[in-house]
Amino acid sequence: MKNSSSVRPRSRTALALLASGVLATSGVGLFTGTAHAAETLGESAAQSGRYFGTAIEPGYFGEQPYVNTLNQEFNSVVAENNMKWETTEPAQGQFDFSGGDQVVAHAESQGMQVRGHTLVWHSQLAQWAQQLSGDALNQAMIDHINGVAGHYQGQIASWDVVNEAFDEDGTRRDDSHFQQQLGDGYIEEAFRTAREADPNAQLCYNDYNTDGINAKSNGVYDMVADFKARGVPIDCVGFQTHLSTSSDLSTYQENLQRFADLGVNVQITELDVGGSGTAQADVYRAVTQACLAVERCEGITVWGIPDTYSWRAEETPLLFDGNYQKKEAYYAVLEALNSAGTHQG
Ligand code: 9MR
Repeated sequence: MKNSSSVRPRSRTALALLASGVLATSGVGLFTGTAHAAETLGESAAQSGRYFGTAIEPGYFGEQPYVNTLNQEFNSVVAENNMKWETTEPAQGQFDFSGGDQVVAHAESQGMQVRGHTLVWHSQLAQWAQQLSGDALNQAMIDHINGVAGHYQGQIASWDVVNEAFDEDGTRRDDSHFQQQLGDGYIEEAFRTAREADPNAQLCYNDYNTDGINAKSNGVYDMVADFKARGVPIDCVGFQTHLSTSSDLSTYQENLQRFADLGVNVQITELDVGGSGTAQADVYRAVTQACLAVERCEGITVWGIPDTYSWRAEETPLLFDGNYQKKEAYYAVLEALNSAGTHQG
């Protein structure tokens, strides 16, 4: 296994040990034959010290195939919606952690790590916060971060502190209430606040359409470089990676690497690929291989389990079909993860 250059507390080694320990105690077969090929996504990712996660909705916990697939295949989770502002603080100062707590409790019972999504986002923002301006909004943002990150202190591996703050042209998006009211400075204020609220969590900036070298990822890159130069606390960048079979991945790995070279970890945070069959599997494979080729790429999270529960269900973008059958894309990812494990291990 390669050594992680991460200085954050959740090292790849620790995760690998955790994952194998969990699998050993749950009786899941670890290896087949002499090739030591792992049989699940989480276990195969753990061979190179990485995680393989999924977005989940606790509303589906009553469905046995959902929970079985979750527990068997994944060693990291993120709440698809339950930790967003409109859910966690629906009225000012009144927090509701019921859904998020279910996600964390399930993860802890299974030895999975948890990504936190998301503290500050212009979308799915509570109505009351959209009415605030200036200092009142700034204080509400600080209180929200303290309330949510404080509640989950010590339980979150990585927080998406700020989500989707950039426009396609690489400038700050001007349809954000935070941007309109507070200007560029709200992002670093959010990161500084989050560091104090949970010093053990890695703090990520997360966005979409940054899946290559382009104007938008250049804008994010410049911000991260500036934060590193000025000592603003940032540990990781999340690349959502909502793709289709026609996505251009020619600079995907190079893009991950240039962020890693700034001294942050990189994570693939919301992977899904509209399409089917081999074309879809090829995109999943390429993304997986890119992460494996970048030492600071800590893991991959897919944005849901069966196609039918996806936010883009009609595009069948996930690794399992509506009957929880493994798709061609699933096997492409598993195979890619296993080749890295045997080569690096
Ligand atoms: O998958 C989420 C869907 O259930 C919600 O209705 C939607 C609301 O905006 O958010 C979806 O998740 C988004 C994520 O939080 C941020 N990146 C884009 C995701 C897909 O829209």
